[in-house]
Amino acid sequence: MLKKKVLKALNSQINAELHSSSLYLSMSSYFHSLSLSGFASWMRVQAQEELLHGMKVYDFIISCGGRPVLEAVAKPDADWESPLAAFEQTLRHEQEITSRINALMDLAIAEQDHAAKIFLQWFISEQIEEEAAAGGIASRLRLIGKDSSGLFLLDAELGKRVFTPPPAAT
Ligand code: OFO
Repeated sequence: MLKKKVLKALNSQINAELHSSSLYLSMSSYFHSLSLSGFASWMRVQAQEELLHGMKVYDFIISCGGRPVLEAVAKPDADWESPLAAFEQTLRHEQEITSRINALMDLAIAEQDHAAKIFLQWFISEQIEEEAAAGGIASRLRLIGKDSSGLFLLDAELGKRVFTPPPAAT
C-alpha cells in the first residue's frame, strides 16, 4: 500500500506527464506549420511516450491498491520563435521533470516506500535519455544556425524516429 504523501506526489506526476504530452503535441503542430514534417513527427512520438509515462504511473498506483485522481492539464504554449527556441524549452522542461522525479525518489526514500523506489528507478534512467535527446538536438540546431540545408537534413533524420508501443501486458 502506498503512503499518503507518496500517492499524492505520484498523482501529481501523472498530471505533469500529461502536460508534457500536450506540450510536445503542440510543438508537433508548430513544426507542421513550418513544413518541418520530420521535427513534427519526432515531437508526436515524444507526445505518445509522455502519455505512456503518465499511464505507467497511473497503473502503478492501481497495482498498489490506490486510486489515481486526475486534475486539469495546463494549457501548453502554441508558438515558438524558432525550432531552436522550441528545443531549448524542451530541454528546460525535461530538466524540471528530472527535478520532480528526483524529489519523488527523495520522498519515497524518506517514507521508506521500497516499491515506489524500485518503480521510480525507471524514470530516473529515462530522464537521463530525455535530457540528452533534447539537449543534443538543441546543440545541433545552434550549429546549423541559419543554414536551411542543415535544417532539412536534420528534419529528415528526426523523421525516422518511430513510436514503439510497450509489449502488451499478459
Ligand atoms: Fe516523461 O519524460 Fe519527458 O517529460
